[in-house]
Amino acid sequence: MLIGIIMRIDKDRIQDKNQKDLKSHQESFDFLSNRLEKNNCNVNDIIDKLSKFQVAIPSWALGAGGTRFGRFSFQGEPSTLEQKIDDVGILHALTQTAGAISLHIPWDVPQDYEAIKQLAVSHNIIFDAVNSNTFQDQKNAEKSYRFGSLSNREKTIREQAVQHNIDVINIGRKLGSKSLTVWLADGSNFPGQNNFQNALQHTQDSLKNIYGALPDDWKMFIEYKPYEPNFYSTVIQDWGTSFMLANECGEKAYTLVDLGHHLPNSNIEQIVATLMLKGKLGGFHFNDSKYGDDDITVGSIKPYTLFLIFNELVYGMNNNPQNPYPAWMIDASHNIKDPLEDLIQSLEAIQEAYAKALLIDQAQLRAAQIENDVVRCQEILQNAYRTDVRPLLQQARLTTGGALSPLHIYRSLKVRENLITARGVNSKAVGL
Ligand SMILES: [Mn+2]
Repeated sequence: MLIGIIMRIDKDRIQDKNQKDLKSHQESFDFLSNRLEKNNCNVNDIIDKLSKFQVAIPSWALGAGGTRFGRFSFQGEPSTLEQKIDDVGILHALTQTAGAISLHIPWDVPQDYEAIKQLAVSHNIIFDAVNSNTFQDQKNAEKSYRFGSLSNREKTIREQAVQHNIDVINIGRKLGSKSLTVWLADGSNFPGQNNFQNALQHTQDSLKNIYGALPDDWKMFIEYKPYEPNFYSTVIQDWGTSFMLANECGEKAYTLVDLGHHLPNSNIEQIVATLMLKGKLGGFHFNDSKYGDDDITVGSIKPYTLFLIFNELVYGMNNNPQNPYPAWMIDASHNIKDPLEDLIQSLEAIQEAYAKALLIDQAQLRAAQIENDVVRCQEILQNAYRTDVRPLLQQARLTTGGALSPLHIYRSLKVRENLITARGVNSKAVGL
């Protein structure tokens, strides 16, 4: 018997709900695909690419996120790993885009590995990167990470942090994960607190020790972030530091780009292009922000920037065989929205930016660049951006058994109400 499942949205129910909008969708899709085909777009190819594009959902995104000032829980949050997998199952059933879950250790250590794997299979989702956690002290921890983990001056503390990462790899192996993500919060809050060179050297040595325990068919993703929780310096502060450390570790180590982990106005699309040229863009975290690491709904503030980033991702996927296919994940928190509705909006925004990037005529863009026709370059990008591609997204979902309108069906099936009934008003996501 399967454990955990309290709510499952089967394909018949979704198809049934799709009927109402089918005719108007068909009209919009026919109109758009005719127009695109006239412009030499291969619509079937785009639909195929959209159908295959899968984004992992992290276990920590399924409850309401908090700030350092507090957290307001959302009703019916998943309080166990089983329930988190069920929630991703709901998202995947509706969108057919969320076919993976990313676990955070120690919050998500399975009790019964076989049962957990079976539950994920039943939802048609796989286990994406496993994430370690040395940004806080765990229960019964011998040593404290108050002054750093992998970078700490004290060898025994570094060893504890390295061992934790190795434990995470071993948990991931049992679930079928193929990658470890390391985000290091280490740094300093005040000038003079740390010796920069020593902290970096220790971090490099620690990462190499973790890398040594990585199975042959695994990847290690090194995430960077300029500030927070430390406000003066962060050891792995930018893509260059991450790239350097990945190179030091070896060919299975890669840089991970998180959209929120840049100082304001950084040219993230150029960072993406640089890393893909060098074959080192391994992981990618989606979110949106206005000021810093705001972690808000993808595409809610800067959809055009997201499109420009996708332009580089598409270019890299087509032209850089030296770069592996990146691991996609949403890394956002949801302070006031229903987390599942927020994730549906994020998935839609990601697919929209991807579809628009696929519309860019790369040959024409190249020709305009060679002629230094700057105006035309902009026109080519913006013609693609201004196209309403939503019928393409809907068609992709239709062909894979998803919902024409995931959000509408989520609400009409009263998913949240059902989750609250099953789990209770006060059910809280663990770990956040
Ligand atoms: Mn991230």
